[in-house]
Amino acid sequence: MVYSTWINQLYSICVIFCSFVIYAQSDVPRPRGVSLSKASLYSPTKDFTCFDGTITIPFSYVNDDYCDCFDGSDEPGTSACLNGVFHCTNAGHRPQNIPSSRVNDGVCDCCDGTDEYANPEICSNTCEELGKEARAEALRLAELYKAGGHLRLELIEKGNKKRNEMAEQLSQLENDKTEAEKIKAEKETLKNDLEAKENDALKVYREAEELEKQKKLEEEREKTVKEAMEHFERFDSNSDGELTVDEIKVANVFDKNKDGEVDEEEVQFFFEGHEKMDKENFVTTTWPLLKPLLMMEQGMFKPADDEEKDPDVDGEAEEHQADLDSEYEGNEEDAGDLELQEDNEEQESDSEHSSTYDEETQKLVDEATEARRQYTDAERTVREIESNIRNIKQNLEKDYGLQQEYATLDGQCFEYEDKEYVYKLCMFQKVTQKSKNGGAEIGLGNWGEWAGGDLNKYSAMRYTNGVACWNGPSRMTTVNINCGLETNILSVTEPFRCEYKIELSTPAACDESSPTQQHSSHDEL
Ligand code: MAN
Repeated sequence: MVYSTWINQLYSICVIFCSFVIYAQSDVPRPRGVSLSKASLYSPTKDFTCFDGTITIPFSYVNDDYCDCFDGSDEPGTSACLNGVFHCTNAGHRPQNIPSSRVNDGVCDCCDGTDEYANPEICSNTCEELGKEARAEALRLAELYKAGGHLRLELIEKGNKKRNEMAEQLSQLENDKTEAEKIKAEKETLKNDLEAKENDALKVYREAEELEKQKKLEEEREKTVKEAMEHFERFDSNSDGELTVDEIKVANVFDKNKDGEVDEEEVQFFFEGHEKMDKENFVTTTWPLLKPLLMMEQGMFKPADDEEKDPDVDGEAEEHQADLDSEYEGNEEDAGDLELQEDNEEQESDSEHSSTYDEETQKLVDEATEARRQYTDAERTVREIESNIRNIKQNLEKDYGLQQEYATLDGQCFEYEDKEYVYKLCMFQKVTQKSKNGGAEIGLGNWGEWAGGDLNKYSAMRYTNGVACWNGPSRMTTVNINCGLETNILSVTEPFRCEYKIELSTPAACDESSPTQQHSSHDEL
């Protein structure tokens, strides 16, 4: 207990004593932990005003191991203020500011060891050594940036050339588009004219076809009525022109379920609630229900049977097949008619139709067909030009760096292999990953934006919206860009699941005036 009190006292005396020593490792004397640039704010002949201007205290309170200022500025050399800043000069290496809470905490933060002045023996001064390494690194970087800088200039030149070419291409395409639209409009007019003539000429044919159709329908109807009447008369046993329930009860054909009698349900089915049927109602109501039964009896009709359908045919064909099935099978003449009708329909939709038109009409049809073809071509040309314009505009809008240094890299792809995967980065396009054990390529992101932050926007790229991670978000990749003499992927890692990091070197990043480079060279002493 006594021993520890003695130690504490000694420590306090040392802190107070040592902290009041104006230390002068460089020419300008200043309190411990104060940087050269702030030395003038600590004058031993004047009272000290906290940096935030709130309090003025006697100079003797500076570094007295008691925190007076809210901003911690009175205790740069002790750990008394939680928000204080301790400056180490680190002669021979980079000066450093550390939180003053780290002063005398038993850990060497400054390479000159000044942050541990209470126990100077725990830290050795490593600044010379570190400074040497740092200077060598700075020299290496300076040389790299110098050599890379030349390559960068070439990239800038090529990038600007590429952009100018794209701009020229764009204006050429805009002209082409105007021209192509003109041609399209001409072709459309021509097509409309020729189609009008074609229509006039085909009108005669269409009318004739319509007439023919009507005639067929009428014949069909007459045939149906005739057939229905023949049956009506057969069932109308008292020939009074009306069919009663009693009359149909004795006709076997109305026994739908073939149970030996025509019951109420069957009467209801054929009479649809009527007591009796006159001829007209019979034709429209009863006959359509009766006819299929009669045909079945005669073996001429087979209801639609799923099993007979070709399982390969598509829905439309199936429907068509079902339609055909519900027609009169076994009646070869009718089936033949159907086939013919089908063929005719096909021919009607066929623009050639050659055999049926007279020479002059055929000529008009051919001319209109050719005009349609030419119009479609002209339309396609306009669409293609528009798509090219869109692509070029998209590229022109891309940010290829302040001096277009990244423009020539657009679309260039770089690969990197690790033990498991082959990664591919296609600049300004996408990043992919392919397992070496096979399987499909997985998208790790599409070009999104520059993501280097305020210091140097162009020091990182972000590729987003890759393939969704199982049970997680979409994959995305950040590409960190550093100066190098070649454009190359140095490493690919996945620091978080489905978030990838690519380290890329490229001469495009060798900008000596870039804030990142300035930062590192200014840091060294
Ligand atoms: C694949 C790869 C990996 C990723 C996992 C996530 O195996 O894309 O990079 O971590 O899927 O399930």
